[in-house]
Amino acid sequence: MSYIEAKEKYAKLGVDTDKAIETLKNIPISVHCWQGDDVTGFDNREALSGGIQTTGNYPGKARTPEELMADIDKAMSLMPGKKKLNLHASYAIFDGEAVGRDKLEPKHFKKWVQFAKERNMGLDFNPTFFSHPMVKDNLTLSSPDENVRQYWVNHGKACLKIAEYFASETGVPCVMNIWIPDGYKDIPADRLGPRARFKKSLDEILATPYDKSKVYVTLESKVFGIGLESYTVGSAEFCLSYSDRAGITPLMDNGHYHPTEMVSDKISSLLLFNEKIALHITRPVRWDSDHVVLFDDETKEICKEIVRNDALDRVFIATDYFDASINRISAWITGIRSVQKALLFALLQPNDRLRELQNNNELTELMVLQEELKTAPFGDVWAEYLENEKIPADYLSEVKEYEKEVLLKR
Ligand code: RNT
Ligand code: ZN
Repeated sequence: MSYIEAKEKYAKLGVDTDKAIETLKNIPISVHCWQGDDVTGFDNREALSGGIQTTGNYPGKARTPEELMADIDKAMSLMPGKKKLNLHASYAIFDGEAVGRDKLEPKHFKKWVQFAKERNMGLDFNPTFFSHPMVKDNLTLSSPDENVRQYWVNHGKACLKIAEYFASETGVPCVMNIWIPDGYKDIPADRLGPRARFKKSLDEILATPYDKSKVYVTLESKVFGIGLESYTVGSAEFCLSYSDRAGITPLMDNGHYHPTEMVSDKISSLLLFNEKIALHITRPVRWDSDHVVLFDDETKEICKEIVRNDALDRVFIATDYFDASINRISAWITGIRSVQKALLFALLQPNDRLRELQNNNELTELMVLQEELKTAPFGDVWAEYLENEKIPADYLSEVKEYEKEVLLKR
């Protein structure tokens, strides 16, 4: 089917495909830098800790800032649409003397800012509370060791300054996400203490003055991590309550809930109580495995919730996954394109009509129409979008070529 035919078919369903394509173009996706090097970073190259894990040994992982930047360029050249780059503090680039995470400064990210500016791209940021010798007994901001806790508070404060620098330099607001791995493998005796210390630490970090129109601080909750199965300090209740009280933005990662709990069902509630919300889109397989995002049911449902609730400018959309078992560039492109496909799929729903059917309790008709939409000529509209954006539909051949020429020579 050609785009013209697809357009007519959608028009009969009450959907304007041109408008959908136009909207999709301008939805920014924050692309996580850590897919390129299995979350290693450059500041100390400690083994990955914090209860998260990359598995696989595919050749060609980026080992230096230059390699990672080249890989990001390659990957982004095959992703349509508007992008931001999402960095972790562990990706600091030291020219000369290295400093601790508590002493990081904007200058350690100068090269990233230059990289982003040259590409007309905003930057997002994350303090890195894992893979570091100052993580003591799996605790950071909730540590009972005042020295450790203070170190990480200082890290958080340093990161706020860096986030502000990103926003000022790029002219695009920066989302700074706080996630800590803190927790216990086995049943704790005191659940309140660590949470009270986490709360105090966050208060201390956020006491740093920062420009709220430039930096959006988000807080990411979690249910459990590997080796931290029994207790997670930054649970859903903690993080939602804290965000609400502190006036910061809650972040939901769809790998961070019990397997039958769906983030798609949570979005509407959070939208009712927050001006902005943030998402880490990932693919959990039985646990927070961070598989590559696919064009699957939950990704579609998440994007439908953003689009049909008219919240495209209220939701910070970021990806968060890390697969080391396949070509990392392809993993990047597949995941970002999947989110964009899901957004397009959502933009191609006759949402007013569907809502009306629900409100009229015409549930038979609703089911039939929703099923029909699944086989509507979506692929042709996606192909048209790629063509408009001058991005090849086939990315695998280019990725394979890059693998041969660049990745396999590392
Ligand atoms: C971990 C969280 C967190 C990290 C990244 C690297 O479970 O999802 O967002 O994946 O910050
Ligand atoms: Zn996440």
